[in-house]
Amino acid sequence: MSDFGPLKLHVPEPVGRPGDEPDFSYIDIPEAGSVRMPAVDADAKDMRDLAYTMIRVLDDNGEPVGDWAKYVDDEMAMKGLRDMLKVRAFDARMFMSQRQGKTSFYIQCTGEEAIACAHQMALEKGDMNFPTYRQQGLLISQDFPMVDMMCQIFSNEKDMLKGRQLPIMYTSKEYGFFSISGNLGTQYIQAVGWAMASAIKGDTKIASGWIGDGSTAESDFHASLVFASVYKAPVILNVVNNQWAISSFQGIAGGQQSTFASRGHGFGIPSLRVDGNDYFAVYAASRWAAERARRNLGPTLIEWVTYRAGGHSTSDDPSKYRPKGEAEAWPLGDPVERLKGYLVKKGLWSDERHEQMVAEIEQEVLDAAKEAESHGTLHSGPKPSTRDMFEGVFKEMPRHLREQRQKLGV
Ligand SMILES: Cc1ncc(C[n+]2csc(CCOP(=O)(O)OP(=O)(O)O)c2C)c(N)n1
Repeated sequence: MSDFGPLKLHVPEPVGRPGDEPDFSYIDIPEAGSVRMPAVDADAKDMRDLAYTMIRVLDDNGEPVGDWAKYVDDEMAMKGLRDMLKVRAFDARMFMSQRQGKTSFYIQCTGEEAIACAHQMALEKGDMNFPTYRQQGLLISQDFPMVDMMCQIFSNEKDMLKGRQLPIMYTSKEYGFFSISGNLGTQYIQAVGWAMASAIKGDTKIASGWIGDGSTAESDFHASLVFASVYKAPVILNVVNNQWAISSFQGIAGGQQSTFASRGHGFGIPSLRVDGNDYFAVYAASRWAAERARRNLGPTLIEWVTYRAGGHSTSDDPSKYRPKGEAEAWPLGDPVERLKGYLVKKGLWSDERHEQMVAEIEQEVLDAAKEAESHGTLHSGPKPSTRDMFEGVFKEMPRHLREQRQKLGV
């Protein structure tokens, strides 16, 4: 007989389910400004604490405080506000287009707008992002034409991918936006490889890889950290912890045992944990990591703490698995409201001007949607040519594909 009782499998459960009150007591939130900024060439071992706390710049009164507030800039704040509002309006319009049957699918990033928008500001032309499907802000903050994004979403005659990809899987080499793939995590290791190539060539460009909390459970995440660390690849390793992976809460991906930022330390990678709803904190941490990479000091892992305010996608209904009102109860607030609060407090902005800007942006998005729709939508108007279906499989079209195309008579 065993001296021990029967074993029991531990299966993490979220704090709340539908019908429960939202409860975020599991998240410790330090005061804004309380976390130090280490020197950019500091050793990973001398900043372990930064993986277990949270870098925050904007306090509850909309004041930027502490070491990480050194990059606060009013012009950037105005741009940030506009960019985030654009992303939000774009998401709302495309969500509606899906409900109207104009596209088969859409993914919003509501509540997470600050992360991609502010991060992009820390990058330079020629740097390459390896995004997931939830970083549309990387494109929108660079004024990538919204019409082109919409044409891809509608799979119409002007679709940049000629109808070959699921909506929202954009690509743009020119804007440093690597082609999105449906297979979670694959882009993370590719980001590291791209960064290694930049170093091998003696280039000055850096890469930025993106992954969600759920996808850190993929083995590609772990392989990425090994390669990034061993070769000191000039890469920023972003983990967007929005608390949910469809219906799985972050605890099931390992978030209950430790922070996602702390994963970096097992690999000797400097790691920061940052308030992802604080535009200034996102920018400052991104700048810090970008500078490390550019100075050839190697990778930085950053966990962005945020909350997925909307459903996972247009195919998802979060009321089936999480408490109602969680987004409103999220203790780090809304990124748009927080940045707006800063500008209002400084006397640079007002509710009236804000409303006016929202209306202008909605009109801009509506105009773009009308133009995109004139090139076709899912079930009406012009489509990409069926002939194009056979292009791009290989560099040169092999005989068997030419034969298949012939059989189709296109
Ligand atoms: C290899 C792989 N496994 C599963 C899926 C299905 N899938 C698509 S999104 C998703 C959840 C990802 O969650 P997370 O990484 O937290 O990112 P988030 O959607 O929250 O931004 C899953 C399981 C997939 N696309 N690829």
